[in-house]
Amino acid sequence: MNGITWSPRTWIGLFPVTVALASATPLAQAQSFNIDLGGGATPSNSYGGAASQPGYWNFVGGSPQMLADIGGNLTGVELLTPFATWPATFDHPGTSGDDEALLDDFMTWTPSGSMPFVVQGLPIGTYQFYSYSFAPDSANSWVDIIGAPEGFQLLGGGTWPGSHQLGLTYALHTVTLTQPTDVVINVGVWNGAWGGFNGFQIVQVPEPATLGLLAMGGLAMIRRRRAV
Ligand SMILES: [Ca+2]
Repeated sequence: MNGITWSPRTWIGLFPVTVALASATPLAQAQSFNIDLGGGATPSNSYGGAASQPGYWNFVGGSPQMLADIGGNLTGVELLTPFATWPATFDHPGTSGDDEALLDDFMTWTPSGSMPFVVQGLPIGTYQFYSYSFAPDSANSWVDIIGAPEGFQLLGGGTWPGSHQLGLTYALHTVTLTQPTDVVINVGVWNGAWGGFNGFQIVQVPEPATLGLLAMGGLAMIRRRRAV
């Protein structure tokens, strides 16, 4: 129709395009977030947490709040903390530095029950949610994100193990949004314990289309090498 022949030369011609798309990752990262809840210190930008995602940490002590991405740029994404929660601090023995900044402050509520934290305005896509709830005196926390296949997850407590551990300091859920939808993170406690939620990290998972373009870029490189 338009006479394009998919020769190696065509692939080489596409190479700058694929490189340009591949280097556009800051756009993809624009919807990843680090959030510290509570009333104490906030982790430094070099802190990656359990998600190994360093960058800007939002400090949230109430509701609602617009969030900045890990690049520190304000976005249209908003976090709603439950009305019945308030910021608090507690000194975990053993934590220090950025771990302490994340885990020694939290949003709390009266004993038992559950609280919904809501993230609004996330673009369509797939995200990993790291939800932190770690208390030295309570092993009664749980996290459940509506629509996530992992479902209900119990979290531990007690002595700080020196690094983050899944099922102890944080829960991990996968959320896929096929249309603009609020993400509801239910956090709860049982057995008469006090509730406490330290924060979370939202990590955007690269879309298959993006991975396909990256693969095309790699293919173009291979073909170019062969053409030389
Ligand atoms: Ca501490």
